[in-house]
Amino acid sequence: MPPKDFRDAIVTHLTYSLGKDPDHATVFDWRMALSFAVRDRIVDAWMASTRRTYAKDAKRVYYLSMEFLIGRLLEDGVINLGLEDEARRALEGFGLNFTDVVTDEPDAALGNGGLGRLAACFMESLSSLGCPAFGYGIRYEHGLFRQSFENGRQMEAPETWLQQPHPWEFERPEARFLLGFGGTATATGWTPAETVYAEAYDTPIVGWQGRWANTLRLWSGRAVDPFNLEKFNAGEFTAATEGEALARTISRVLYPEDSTEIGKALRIKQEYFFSAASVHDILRRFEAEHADLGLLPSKVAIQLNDTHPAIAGPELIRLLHDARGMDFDEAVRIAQGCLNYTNHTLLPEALESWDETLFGELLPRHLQIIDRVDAAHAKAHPKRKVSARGDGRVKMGELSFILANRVNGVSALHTGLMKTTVFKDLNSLHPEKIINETNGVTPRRWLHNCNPGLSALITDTIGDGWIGDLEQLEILVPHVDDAGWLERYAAVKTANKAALSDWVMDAHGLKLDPQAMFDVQIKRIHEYKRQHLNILETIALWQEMKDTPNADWTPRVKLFAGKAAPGYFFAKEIIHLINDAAAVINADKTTNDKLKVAFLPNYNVSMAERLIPASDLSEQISTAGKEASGTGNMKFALNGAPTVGTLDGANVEIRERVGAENFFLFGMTADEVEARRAIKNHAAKAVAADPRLKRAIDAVAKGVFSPGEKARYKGIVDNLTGPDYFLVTSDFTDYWRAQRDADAVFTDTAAWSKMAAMNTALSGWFSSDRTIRGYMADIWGAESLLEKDA
Ligand code: 26V
Repeated sequence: MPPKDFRDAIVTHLTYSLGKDPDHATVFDWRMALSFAVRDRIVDAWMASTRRTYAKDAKRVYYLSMEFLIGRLLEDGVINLGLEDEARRALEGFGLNFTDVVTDEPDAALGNGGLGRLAACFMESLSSLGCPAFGYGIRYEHGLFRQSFENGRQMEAPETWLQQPHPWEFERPEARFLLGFGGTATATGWTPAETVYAEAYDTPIVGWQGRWANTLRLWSGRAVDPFNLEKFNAGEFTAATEGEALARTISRVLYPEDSTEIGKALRIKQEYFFSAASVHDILRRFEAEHADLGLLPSKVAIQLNDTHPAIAGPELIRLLHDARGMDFDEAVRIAQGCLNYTNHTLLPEALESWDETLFGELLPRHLQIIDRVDAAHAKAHPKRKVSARGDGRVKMGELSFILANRVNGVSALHTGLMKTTVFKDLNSLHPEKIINETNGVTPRRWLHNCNPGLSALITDTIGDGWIGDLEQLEILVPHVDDAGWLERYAAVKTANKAALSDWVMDAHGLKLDPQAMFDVQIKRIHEYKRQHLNILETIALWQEMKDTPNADWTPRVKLFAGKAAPGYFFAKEIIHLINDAAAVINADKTTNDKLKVAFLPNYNVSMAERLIPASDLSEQISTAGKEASGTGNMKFALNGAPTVGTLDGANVEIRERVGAENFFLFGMTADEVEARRAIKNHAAKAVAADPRLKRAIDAVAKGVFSPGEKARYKGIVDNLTGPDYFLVTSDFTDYWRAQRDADAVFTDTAAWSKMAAMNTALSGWFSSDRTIRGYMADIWGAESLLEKDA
């Protein structure tokens, strides 16, 4: 496209879509104008994709997810369409800086963490691969809360991404479905007591090079009777709009819990709301083109992202049986032909189950259907009793498993553990159902866009084919032995670290030394992820630096970021401890030039894009067997930050690919963890065996970091020296050893750069393109509709 055309498009939108004169436009106005100009191009690709899917009568993939952690869309759109140079030049012509404009966009934080971000990466890869697909979710008015610290404690405030107009979505008032709750069920139907509309908002998601675009369809709650004139005329102004307020409550806010199952009525309503609306929409689209419902499994693949959309199964059966008169067993078979389920956690406290009374009150007909499905399953497999019902609860994992054609885990280790733990019995009945699809991340956002310096070096070295085919990074391997090339690689990291240091100074007033090792742990705060192991090691390191300040220490910057669920007390205490320890350590003149600690507030996707390219060391230190996969671990490896980590989740596969010599392994294996936990007083023994660990814990216990309130961390100390379920103390000694190994390599700049570059060169397999190809072939039976010659 000639540059002038794109420039004109921006000005046209500024003038006619925003009603602004270029002389008086704000950064916001320019950002909206640029977004609309980019969106126009995306829409062209989008319509072409839709037409092609219809013309080919292709099988469509439906990805149902309670969360899509998208972040910003503008820069992604610009770069995927190849419009970056034009956009930069156009904005510069108006005296604006491209980065200022694209970073004006608020993050769409419609997710908690890994599960939601995976869904967003998958949407991008589905489009990049030309797989006809829809994402279905909820258009939360408020995404994940905004985090701040007050005296080191986490504070939560509502997030307001929709306060400004959102340029990427199209409201579809014509795409609405009436959904029911409560009421009474009979053997053939359901009379709900309450109804609400689900209304669609569509966002086009464009793939690499703009060759394909799919739809992310998010549902919003609307009242059936939004305005009561009678009440209004009687002067009851608030009551007059009560119906609308209530209906909107359903899509008002994302639940911030990702650690414990919450069992709230509104949560189950949200789950039914978006799952049912999506199933209605899927059937409507199918029936517009096909008369024979028996064809459904050959035209429709539905992926349940965890159990949150599990109710889509019973809803599909209800629509086929109750509403369309299909035989019940046939309806179940059809549903099983379409549905698949991904499990993302083995933590028992995060596995969803619903109280049957609450469930039956809200979805009485669905409860009957589940019982009938369950009874049929029990009858077919009389030897082993596995049920989606029991102890007065509806178990969503079992339900999803029984109604799925394929069930998958998200890393090799996790999938293996699924077979031997949560789904042991079901797996023995259906040994072919469980398969593995190791997670991946989109290389466009997580390398090409967030790390332009490294992207340019790679492209300069091997051409740009890697952006759409990440395993080409392997071609870099021989260059790693070229000292000149390696220096260029290291220079990119140094520049990224300098840029991050400037930002940390500007935004948080903390001075970092870009020469120091940037050691980074960014993720949700959870006991199993063991941020407290990291801070204990930091404290021990500080103590030792104080002992011998003139020894040859490798300078470190310890960076933390992440949110704790508002109700997760222990996780909030960990945040508080890190902040308290940071205050004391950063104020210590004797160690100041060697050790700095910072907890950056309000972690989100955009912050990850800033931090990861500037990281030297990636902290992936969960208790083995607990992290299903991790995806941050892949982003760090790609961007040249070797891992210090346990044999957990996808760490195992990362180490296999980048090589054991390029990975700082420590800690017990999943099997060893189980054995260790069975030993009486394991924590007391571990503490007694390591004076360094004992001294660090003692400092916390004595109030070194909380002088005003010496017993502040009694909870953490008692846990660590008592039950220590996550084996922080047992893994400490080996973690310390691995950290010192990292120190030693870091002092040899060439050796470290080589290790970092090998991580980049050998982690191409962790592209979500590879993951999605796996789902397409092994689970969905879906095909790419990209024109091969393009
Ligand atoms: C859990 C729950 C529990 C019930 C209440 C609502 C709720 C909402 C979210 C979650 C999230 C837990 C599952 C999750 O995020 N798992 C993560 O999935 C990533 C993608 O597969 C994976 O990389 C992480 O290891 C895994 O922890």
